[in-house]
Amino acid sequence: MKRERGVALLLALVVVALATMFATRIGSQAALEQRRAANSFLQEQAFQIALGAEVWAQETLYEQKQNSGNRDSLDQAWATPLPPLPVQGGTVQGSLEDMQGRFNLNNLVNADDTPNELAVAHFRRILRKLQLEEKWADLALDWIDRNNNVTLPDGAEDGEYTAQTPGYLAANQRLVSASELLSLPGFGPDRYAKLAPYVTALPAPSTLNTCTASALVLSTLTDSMKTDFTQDPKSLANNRTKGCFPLNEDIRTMVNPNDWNLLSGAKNGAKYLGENTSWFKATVVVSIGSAEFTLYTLLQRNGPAARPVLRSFGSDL
Ligand SMILES: [Ca+2]
Repeated sequence: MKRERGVALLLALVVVALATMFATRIGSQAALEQRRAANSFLQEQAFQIALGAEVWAQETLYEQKQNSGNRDSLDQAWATPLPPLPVQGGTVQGSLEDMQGRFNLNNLVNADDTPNELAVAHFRRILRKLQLEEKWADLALDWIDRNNNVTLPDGAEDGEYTAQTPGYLAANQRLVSASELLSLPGFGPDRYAKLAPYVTALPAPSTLNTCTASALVLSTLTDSMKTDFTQDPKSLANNRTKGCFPLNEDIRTMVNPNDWNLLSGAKNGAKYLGENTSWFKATVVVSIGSAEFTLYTLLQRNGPAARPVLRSFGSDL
């Protein structure tokens, strides 16, 4: 009798223990689900706010085009970042960058699949100025051009890439993102981090906007360039508070006549420089509660209207 009671008590204890474990599990699962739902609600809310800010960017560009005509320069309203503004439960901030102020990697190859000598030489000088090896210019060129002919001395095509482990093929098409440079064997994240602020991969050939180009990109334009803007970036910034600087005409005075003929398009009909842009990047950061959300949008301006052509969440374009 005593023994039976003992067994019954033990059973009861086991049942209680199991029930407790089960209840705890249900409780923590419910809490987890609740948290997941709340997070996904916050993410959704942040996403909608980011899209709203993207529309703000489009409107800013539209108004600028209506009001200030043909030049796109850093004294204009679009170039001033939007400070953190309160939204329900958090903040949103945004900024616009002229992507034609960067070196467009896709310019390395002409429409007829030949190398764009001016752009290739410019890219070599950018690499040199950053203390990176010039060989990456040939490698990038072959990665982008449609043909399978290795560019001498440093290029590589499928033969090189299929020999990697695991093997792969050259893209042989325009870059979608500058980060595709990381596909070149040995390029690596350190070189990319150095180069990334100065380059972009636009979906079409583009001129370089001298009103917005960085000191480094301007100073490496040609071998004959007399002005090294990197020596005095403050003065470059000061000159830009009143309007476009340097104008294309200013560059003419800084390079030799032969180089100017190339840059101005007088020699081959293709202008390398400009004072306006069709491509902007909008960066929007939304913070709500524990959720932070960054949206990068490539905007293409056609006439006064700018429309999104590429979006990236969390990682830069
Ligand atoms: Ca190729």
